[in-house]
Amino acid sequence: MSDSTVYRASTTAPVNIAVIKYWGKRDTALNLPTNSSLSVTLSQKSLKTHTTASCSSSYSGPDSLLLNGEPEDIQSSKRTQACLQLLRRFRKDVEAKDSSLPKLTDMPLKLVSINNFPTAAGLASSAAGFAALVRAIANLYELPHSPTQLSLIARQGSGSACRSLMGGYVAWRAGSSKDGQDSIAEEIAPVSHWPEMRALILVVSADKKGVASTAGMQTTVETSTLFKARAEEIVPKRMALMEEAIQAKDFPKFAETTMKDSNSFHACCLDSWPPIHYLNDVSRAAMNAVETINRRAGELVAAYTFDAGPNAVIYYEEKNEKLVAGVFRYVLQAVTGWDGEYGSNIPLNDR
Ligand code: 2P0
Repeated sequence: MSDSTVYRASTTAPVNIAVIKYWGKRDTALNLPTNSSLSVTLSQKSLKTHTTASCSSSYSGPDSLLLNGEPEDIQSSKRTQACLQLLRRFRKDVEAKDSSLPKLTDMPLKLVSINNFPTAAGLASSAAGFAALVRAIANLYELPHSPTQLSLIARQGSGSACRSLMGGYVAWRAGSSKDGQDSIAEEIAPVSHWPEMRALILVVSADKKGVASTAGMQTTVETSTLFKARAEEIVPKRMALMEEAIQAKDFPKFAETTMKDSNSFHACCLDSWPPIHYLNDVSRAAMNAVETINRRAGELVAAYTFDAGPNAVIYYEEKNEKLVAGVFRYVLQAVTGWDGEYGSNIPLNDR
């Protein structure tokens, strides 16, 4: 008689927003970056992916993924296949050591994922998505791996996903090995270290981005004259500055480094050929609003950063909530007439 038990595990993963940006791969198959990056993990109350992984010998057909109720073609996704292969290989090692364990690796997987934010909004959905997928299957397979060990797997799904397996402040070390075994994420400080930190998200556009990150970053690597200096000289110095700023809870230093790195990343995009434009007029108005707030405060109390799209993320400390979030909406509406979605006072997340 065949066993029809359904084995199941669920988990959630948060969104992370980089303050030192990942942009460029030195190995496209393994998703190895040209430079290290550093991110802040946002609260799962606001933004998260929930994933359930199950397997059973009663399931028919190949592995499947339902994302927000729609089937995804994971058979032709090399990245998803790379993650599934690695997770199965590790489960096989576990099963080899204990013959009483069920042979889960022989069973088809069913994955069901739901984002509590618009998938297309350019809010790092692939990061939370692959982190949740890897963690859910690792839980299902009862793998003994630490978050840092799992980050090696999630990285192969989407680079930035390796930073969503931890909370607080997370560094993705680029590493230098050919096989990527040293290209891992590690938590440099938990959220409790700097609990006053807040994020404000301005959804300027919920459209899918014009140039996908994977293609855009390779265009930059191949054509930008600014990129080499960014990857080799600028980012290593900024990683050190950012880690110092976080350890010392030095907001002005954190803010200056965050804004400079976002600008450097977008300068490299514009310096690519053909040029890549992620920012629009509302994004630029948001940058001006932050500059106005900081000028009025007489110090840096707010920091903007933009990923591969026009949406702004503004970091600030709780004590400046009124100053930043209040003034922000007023200035932006007055300048652009903008009345889009706006999420403020988002705390950070601990895993
Ligand atoms: C980041 N971004 O550090 C940077 C800033 C976008 C701009 O990581 O090709 O979706 O899947 O490894 O992770 C977006 O890139 O790219 C990204 P892949 P990913 O957050």
